[in-house]
Amino acid sequence: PFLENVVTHPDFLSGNYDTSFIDTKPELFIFPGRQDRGTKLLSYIGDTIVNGYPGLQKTEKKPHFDSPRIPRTPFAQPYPDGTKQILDNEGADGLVRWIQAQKHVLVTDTTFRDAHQSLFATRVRTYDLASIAEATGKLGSGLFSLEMWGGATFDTTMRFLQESPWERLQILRQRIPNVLFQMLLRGANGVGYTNYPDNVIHAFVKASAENGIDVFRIFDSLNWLPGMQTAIEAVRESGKVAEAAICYTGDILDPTKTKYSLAYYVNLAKELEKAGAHILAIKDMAGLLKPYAAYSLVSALKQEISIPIHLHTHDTSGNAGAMLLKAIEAGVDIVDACVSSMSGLTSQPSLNGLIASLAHTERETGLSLESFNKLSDYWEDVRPYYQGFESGMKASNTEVYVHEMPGGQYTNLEQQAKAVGLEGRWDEVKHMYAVVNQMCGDIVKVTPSSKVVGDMALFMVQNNLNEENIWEKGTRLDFPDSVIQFFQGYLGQPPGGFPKELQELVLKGRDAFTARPGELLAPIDFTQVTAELEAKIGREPSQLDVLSYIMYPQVYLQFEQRLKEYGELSVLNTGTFFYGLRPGEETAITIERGKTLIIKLVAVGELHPDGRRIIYFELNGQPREIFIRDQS
Ligand code: 3PY
Ligand code: ZN
Repeated sequence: PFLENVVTHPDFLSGNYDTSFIDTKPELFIFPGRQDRGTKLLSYIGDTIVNGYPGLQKTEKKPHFDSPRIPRTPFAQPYPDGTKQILDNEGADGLVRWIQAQKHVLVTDTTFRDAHQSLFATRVRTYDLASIAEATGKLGSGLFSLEMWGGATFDTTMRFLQESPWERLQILRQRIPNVLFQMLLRGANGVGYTNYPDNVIHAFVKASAENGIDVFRIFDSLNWLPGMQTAIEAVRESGKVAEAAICYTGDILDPTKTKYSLAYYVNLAKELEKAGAHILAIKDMAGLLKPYAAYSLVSALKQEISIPIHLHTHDTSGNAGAMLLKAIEAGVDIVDACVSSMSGLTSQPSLNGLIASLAHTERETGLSLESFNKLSDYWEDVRPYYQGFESGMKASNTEVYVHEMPGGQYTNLEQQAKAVGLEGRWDEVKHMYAVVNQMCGDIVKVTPSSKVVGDMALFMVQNNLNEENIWEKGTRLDFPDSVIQFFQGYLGQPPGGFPKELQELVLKGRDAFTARPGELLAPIDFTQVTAELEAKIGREPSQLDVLSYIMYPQVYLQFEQRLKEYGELSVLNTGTFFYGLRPGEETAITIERGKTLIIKLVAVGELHPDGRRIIYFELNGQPREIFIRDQS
């Protein structure tokens, strides 16, 4: 929802105006850039009250939220030293030696990234992360790492939350100086959905490292080694930790599923070790790794490679807790989990549960259950803000072994399906997802290859296509861009290659290639892109702005435009950001240190014949009226 001004007015756009236009519509000539911060915030809040937040069901009345319980930690006391100090003092190799000397299992807490990516489409705001950051650093100082950046967060912070991903990283780094920060990097796809030139990957990794990332989990969405090599190199150059992943799909214990066998994974792991990985990740993005398969896989890898092993999973089936125990018995070094109130279902298994189940054993975590219960209480209180983004899934479900959809994609694809009018057809979409996977030759499904499968599944359901009629009907249809690019080779090469017939049907004569896309893409000329961006946004961009723009040009420009219009929205509390204010409700907003605005909603005016409403506020005790177009 944009604030209206003259250049967006329908009469102006259609040329249907004369000189009286200025006199009759003076408010259209108030430009965002000239507004003060208070007015900009009122515009945003007013718009949210009238039109709701995109993607959230508009409620008649703002729901009531309790203030989240922030654990009382001894704030005056310093942060206990943690793994961050080990890396900073001893380097990546020193950290690896330290990991190998540990008896107990080490734990990564994914609450700040994958847990909310998987439960509510990556919508957690920096505001809610920053509020619990200090307590997390102090109560969780014994963690191996916090996964808190990368994956879908880069896109969603700008696209939906109107905040800067880089600022999030900087704020959290400042408040958590003692635990390693970990991000998910999609190999040559960076934090985007398609391959970038090598020099972009190098620049992105360098900037991420400089701004606070320590451990980079690098994967390729087709398990294609060349797609990971540049990123591994870049991370090693930055002095940080390169954790390279094998993405797990299929079932190594099922004799009918031969494409992704134990030997396949062991071989890939060896290649990654040779390519320079400090740590090997087993990335079980959909939660397909079953307990006894985990035991076999980890045991075999422990025999065959000498770098530490870090296991990541999702609890969609309900089997993840059992799976972690079997992997721990087999000697896995590090596992991913998240605080219990954010765990389970498509998210990670419960960290609190893990602490309890290993207590008084040789491999106990060394973490305090009491501390993590406090952190979990906080998230329990925060979760209701985001309820509108949760999936309808109420319990674990073993259908994931059939559709194989990554936990991080589940809520996103469900939202996407609704957005294209497939509400009520979610079961069909999930079924089609499995069908499309087989049509594509049974591929690894993780961002962005999972997006290709998801886009294609939506496209098939929308167009009433199926495995049989696609060969005839498909000749007259343009397939989604992501599907075309996939079959051209822009995401790299899947094991066993592409199915030729489908490739031809999709490409319709377009070129396909097997080279590494990064070799074909011309390096980005940063000076030129910086100038281009400066011309577009009317100010000198920082290097980080330029990187955001390269990753997501349209999303970044929209972010910048809305920043001009509304100012910094990250200062709003989450209830106000998503739902505005209730009549009579007052909120205090700290816009900078020592500067607070008190905003009160007095009343929402009647709908005017011109489609607008006046919203009556008080700003620091002074009455203020804001015009908002009612889109309903
Ligand atoms: C991502 O790439 O965002 C993922 O979480 C993949 O599992
Ligand atoms: Zn995941």
